[in-house]
Amino acid sequence: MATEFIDRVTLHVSAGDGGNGCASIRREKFKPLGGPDGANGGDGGDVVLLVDDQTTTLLPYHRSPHRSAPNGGIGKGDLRHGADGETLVLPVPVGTVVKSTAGEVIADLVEPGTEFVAAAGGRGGLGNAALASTKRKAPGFALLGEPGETRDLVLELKSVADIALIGFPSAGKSSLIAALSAARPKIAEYPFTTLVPNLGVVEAGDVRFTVADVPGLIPGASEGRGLGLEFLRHVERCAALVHVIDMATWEPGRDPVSDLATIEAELAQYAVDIAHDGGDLLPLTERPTLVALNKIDIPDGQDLADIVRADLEAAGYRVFDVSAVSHRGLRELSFAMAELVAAERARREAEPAVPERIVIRPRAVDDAGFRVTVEETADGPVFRILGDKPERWIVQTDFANDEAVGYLGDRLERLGVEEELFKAGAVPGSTVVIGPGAGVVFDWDPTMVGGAELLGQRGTDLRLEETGRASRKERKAAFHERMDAKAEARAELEAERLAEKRARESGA
Ligand SMILES: Nc1nc2c(ncn2[C@@H]2O[C@H](COP(=O)(O)OP(=O)(O)OP(=O)(O)O)[C@@H](O)[C@H]2O)c(=O)[nH]1
Ligand SMILES: [Mg+2]
Repeated sequence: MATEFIDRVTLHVSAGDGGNGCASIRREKFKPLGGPDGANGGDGGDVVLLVDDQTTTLLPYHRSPHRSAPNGGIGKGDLRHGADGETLVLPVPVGTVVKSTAGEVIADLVEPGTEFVAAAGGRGGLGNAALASTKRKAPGFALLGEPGETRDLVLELKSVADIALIGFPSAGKSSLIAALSAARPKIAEYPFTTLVPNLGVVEAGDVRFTVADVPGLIPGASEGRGLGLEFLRHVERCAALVHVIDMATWEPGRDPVSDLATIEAELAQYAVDIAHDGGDLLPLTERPTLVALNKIDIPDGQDLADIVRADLEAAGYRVFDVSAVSHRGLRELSFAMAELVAAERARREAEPAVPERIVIRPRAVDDAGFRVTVEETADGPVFRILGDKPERWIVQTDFANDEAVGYLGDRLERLGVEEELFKAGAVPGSTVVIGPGAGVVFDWDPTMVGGAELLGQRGTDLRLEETGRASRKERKAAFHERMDAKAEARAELEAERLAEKRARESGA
């Protein structure tokens, strides 16, 4: 029943996390330290919407709106790579529109086979084998896998019909689609019999086309009266409209000409919404339109049709007298509909071929670079680094491993982050944040990135006394050198003091 008709759902998708890379050293019988053999983590699985013409409903996503793809496996020693998480494919009907929860259109899925990456899996982290270089022969660290994307998306189903029948409730729209096609919708004399759109296939001459019968509209539908304009999303893609006008209504204040004007006014209101969606669709009021004066089998009906025809034609409409009951005029009407459909199809074919829709993958602002912005705070300026790469590198870094932090420092420096920070006015000790929001905060130490502290992990002090491009061994040597230098200085001072003392003593 109506409650089972779902044409709008909010879907929560989460892609798989990338597996962590592995830091491992090969062990051989006579070569205990045989070089790094830690493998890469696998990529997390993507969540993909696939346009599928066998799928007709969004109901499964209404029932279970949380969908997630598996994580990538972790890398292991002996170069055993983590397995990639499998892609989770979610079939959606032709005519599904993907929007953000804020209502912004992200993708319009009309072509069967089109794939839309709803959430991208996180990349697996590199193992220490892949991180080894001539400079860093046996890295004692690996990169962490990146988390998969999570997103809330609104899916809306918009039927794809060639022609839509619109009009007041009880005008006979459902009766007409039943008379024209094999569709068998519910027909009754009370208003709002049709609660969900019906589709029917009509053949006229050698043209085959689909017709949509949507719930009736009433004045104020654009403000939500009756069933509102909600179902007009099902006529958005129609090439043409047929106004079905009741020639047998006795309601006060209604006559065919004002009925048509009322419906047009509601459509005009809907046009605003279409424009808001940013689509390239023609407003409904500008589509080719036919008028069907229905129920002329009733004696008064034919008389009324004769009276109003001139006015409607003067307003520019092509008018057809029809009866869904006696089938009078249906042939003429269906051939006129076919003409409009054929014209629209010819127009579309003449247009340069619409390329197969490709995967639309939301990307960070600048894939290659980064930018530095300065934010003034009570504690002085904060230098913020935003960019796909630096933000990703942060996620990949195991801050408990100073070698890994040193590697991060290298990467940032090579990207030119240090230079840009200088240009932006950063001085040693300045607060530097990588990423949006709380991000990852550093006390900046120009020749190296050090003192990293992950916000939100207070209590676990991740401050590092020293990092840099040097390997652990080099840093150890440097440390000893410094210690030796200090010892030397101390010895010198001591010697001076002694000499002074002696001089004083001998002077006294
Ligand atoms: N005499 C006569 N009655 C008709 C004709 N077409 C429809 N009706 C009657 O009008 C009433 C409403 O018909 P529906 O086809 O349900 O009207 P609708 O436009 O789909 O109405 P909603 O779904 O409520 O918007 C029913 O009682 C039909 O039998 C017609 O050509 N002649
Ligand atoms: Mg109906």
